[in-house]
Amino acid sequence: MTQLSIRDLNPVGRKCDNKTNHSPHLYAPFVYCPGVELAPIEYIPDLLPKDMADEMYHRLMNELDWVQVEDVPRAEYYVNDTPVEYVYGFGRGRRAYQPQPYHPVIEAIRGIVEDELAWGDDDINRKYQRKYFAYNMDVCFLNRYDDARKGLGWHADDSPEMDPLRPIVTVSLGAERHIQFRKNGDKLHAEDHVLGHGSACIMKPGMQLTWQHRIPKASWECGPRISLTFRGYRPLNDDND
Ligand SMILES: O=C(O)CCC(=O)C(=O)O
Repeated sequence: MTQLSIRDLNPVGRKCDNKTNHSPHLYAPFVYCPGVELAPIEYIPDLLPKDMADEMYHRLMNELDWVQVEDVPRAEYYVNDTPVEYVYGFGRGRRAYQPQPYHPVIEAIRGIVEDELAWGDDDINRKYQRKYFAYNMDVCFLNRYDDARKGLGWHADDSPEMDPLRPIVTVSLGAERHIQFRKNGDKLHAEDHVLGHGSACIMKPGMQLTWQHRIPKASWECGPRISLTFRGYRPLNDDND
């Protein structure tokens, strides 16, 4: 598995390829501004080998009972090892999620993600230390973006049930889309990266407290994309709280 920082990629523009769903802006838009803090992320372009990613994409597309809520531009699916409703937001933005049954593909990807978080691709880690201190992922939100017009606005995954000491990992299947990061309070700079088919983007522990992210609408035509966002869960009524 190749591990590279997304920032190591050369800015080479590329034409949109409708067959492979590649972004026309691959690697191009992110321009480093000296003095601007970089988002604490790690990008793994090939967490899932292509054949495996293809099969997982088709199975999730066809076998999951996706939940479509009115006014939400995405189809969604929520799983949690702790079978409790999860409520997010206030007022008109309030949303309640009922945990759905796990699907074997979600379980399989969770295992691969947890292995990556625990040990990475490094034999030294495997022998001596964990890559991330806490790595079990008990919650997964799936989003299905059916076309270029579907996106997800600026937000942080900072609700109190989501453990800030664990990373949050988004795994991408299908069309390439961009993710953007901005530091709280900074509306001038957004860091922009491409999320490829089979990739994982790890948002490091604590990041949700000071950074926001979004999936902007695409400016080119593209097919569907599925994301699986894995998180750590800590029940609010936990005796330790
Ligand atoms: O689609 C993605 O990669 C991001 C999803 C996300 O930000 C979320 O579920 O909170």
